[in-house]
Amino acid sequence: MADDKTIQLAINTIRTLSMDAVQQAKSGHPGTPMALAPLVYTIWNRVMRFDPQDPIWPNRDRFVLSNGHASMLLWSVLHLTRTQAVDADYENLGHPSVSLDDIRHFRQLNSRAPGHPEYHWVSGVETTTGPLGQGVATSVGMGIAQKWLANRYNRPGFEIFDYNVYAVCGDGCMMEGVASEAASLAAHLGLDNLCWVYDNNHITIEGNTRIAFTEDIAARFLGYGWNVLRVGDANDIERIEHALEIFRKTQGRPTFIILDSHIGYGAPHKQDTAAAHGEPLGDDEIRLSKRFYGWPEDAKFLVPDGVYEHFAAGIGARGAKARQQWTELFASYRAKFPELATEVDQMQRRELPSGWDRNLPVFPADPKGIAGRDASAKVLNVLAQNVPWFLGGSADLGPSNKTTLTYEGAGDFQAENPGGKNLHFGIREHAMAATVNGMSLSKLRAFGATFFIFSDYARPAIRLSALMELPTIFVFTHDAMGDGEDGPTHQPVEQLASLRAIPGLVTLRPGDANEVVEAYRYVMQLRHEPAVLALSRQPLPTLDRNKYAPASGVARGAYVLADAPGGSPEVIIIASGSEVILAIQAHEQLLAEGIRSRVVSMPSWDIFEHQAQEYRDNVLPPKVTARVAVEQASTFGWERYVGTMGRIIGMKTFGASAPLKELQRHFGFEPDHVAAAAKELLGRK
Ligand SMILES: Cc1ncc(C[n+]2csc(CCOP(=O)(O)OP(=O)(O)O)c2C)c(N)n1
Ligand SMILES: [Mg+2]
Repeated sequence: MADDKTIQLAINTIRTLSMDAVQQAKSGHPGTPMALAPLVYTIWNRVMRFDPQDPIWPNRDRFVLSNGHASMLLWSVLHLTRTQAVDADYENLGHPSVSLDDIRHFRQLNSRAPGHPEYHWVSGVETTTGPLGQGVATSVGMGIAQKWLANRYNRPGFEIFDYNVYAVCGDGCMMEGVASEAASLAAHLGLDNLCWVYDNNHITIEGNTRIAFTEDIAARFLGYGWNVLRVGDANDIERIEHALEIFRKTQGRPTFIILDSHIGYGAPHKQDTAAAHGEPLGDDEIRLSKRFYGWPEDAKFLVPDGVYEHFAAGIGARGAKARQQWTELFASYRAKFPELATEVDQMQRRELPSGWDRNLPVFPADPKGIAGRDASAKVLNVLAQNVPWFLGGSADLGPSNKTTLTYEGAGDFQAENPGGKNLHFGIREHAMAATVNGMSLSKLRAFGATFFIFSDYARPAIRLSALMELPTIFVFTHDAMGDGEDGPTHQPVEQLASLRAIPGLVTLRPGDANEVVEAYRYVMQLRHEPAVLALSRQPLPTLDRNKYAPASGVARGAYVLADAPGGSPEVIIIASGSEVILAIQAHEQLLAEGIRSRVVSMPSWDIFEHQAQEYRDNVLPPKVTARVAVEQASTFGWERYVGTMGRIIGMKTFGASAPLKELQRHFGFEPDHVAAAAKELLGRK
């Protein structure tokens, strides 16, 4: 056991690095790192099983800093533990993840100490945080993943997955609705591998929490069914350690530790004030704080002798031993259960098992056709059987989304059945999206489903999946006005445009059953991008692929589905989803009138944008400027494909409550209207 002096030195190093970095950057959040340094010290140096030499070791404990503004806590501790950097190919790069120089360049371009924790930018960050509430909600997905992995892969004597998930959060996280959704779900699922530590400092940006946040938070978490503990002094590391010990012994429910703290601890004029939250302390206050800590007042970015060694002797030694034991265990596991071990390997590398796409359906031509969501149901059931770690669920709309896995043995994921592949997220779209991100961060292939309109409720987490480059899958049905009578509250208009605007998110709106299959085939092979599938509620005719181009064109985002005889069209109709058949009908009319038209099915702008210019020019020849886009969604953005001369048949208002057929007539989604627009462009009325 190290002496108290070394422990204080280690804790104060976290504090002073944080203060110095914020001061140097002239921006950042010093107060919370100063207050929570003892907590982070205790979790990392005394409790967590995490090997700084290998920050992606599969059975490591997870640490989530949900109050991401306190990022200097993480940069300090990653630096002091000398956590190593790894790359996207999971190779150890042989240098530290966060150097002292990075900390000196806190919040500057290219520094591995950015403003908030960014997964995929800094090794050792388990999830991107900053939007308050996201981190804790994501941690629930990590907890679910551990339970599922343990159930599938552990064998007597082989506890391959037994890690815990620690999340630190503040008042902001606790006020955000997503945290409530996630906390409710976590307790329902009995996630006893999950521990949230709540920084109860009574301070947010506008001042004391008495102005806006006066609930009894202990009662709230007791109400959810959490194990609620309290540590009355954030500087008492023995008490903190004891509470964490109780967490590890608690079974059947997650643990919530309320930690009373003083923001800006040690700063004589700023402690316990909102001023300590989000601005540099100033040189004088820093000097006084350092004096309070017994620190050399003028030293900057100082790591005193013995501090690195102290972390090496704590988490370094414990983590290395734990990983080594695990590695040996896994070697004998591999000998005994080679197939399961291969699965673990593939999953860790985000590879698909061989035969992952066998038995994917091929839908015969059928004028009556099948709904996008029904085609999706068939595909999901095949994929879930081919890929053991593919699972997911809906926010209480399984029967409507058709996302329930119905094959024998699929099962429901519940506390008492952690091997189930059907998750029931309840009516908690936001937490669902964050949770599937957490599962995805844990290397499961996870999907979440709801109506397309309620993607709005999930959007912050969808955005983060793209920012994190996670292959999360969002299955959204009822993608347009197909739910007619439900009316404008349920009819998406701007959702497609807004999701298309998220960088790195692959949005797909397939036009018939075979395009649905190809969309999933494409999405499954993604390793670093999330995908949104927008699927129809109503049946769409299954196109005759002998007559029209094969649906494999989906993999290029857009493709020539039907063309003028011999090519060289004079007008192009571009459509996605349910409007593809409309485009085909208009096209046939135009052909009959001797007009050389082409239909381009464009299920995905994002994928199309990534094709070579030559391919794009083949599909949309620049010289053909007579172009009509048809889509039952906001017209916003279609100018980029139809140009200034083109026409967009889309939505400029909200929808309305009426049977679908009437809505189609009312809003102009009819073949005659599309054909007329094409003819008008050609000056042939
Ligand atoms: C969703 C969201 N809303 C607003 C913000 C802006 N913001 C950053 S920190 C903060 C106050 C957080 O208070 P608390 O969690 O108590 O943090 P403390 O100051 O105690 O560290 C706010 C409003 C944010 N990051 N995310
Ligand atoms: Mg606070």
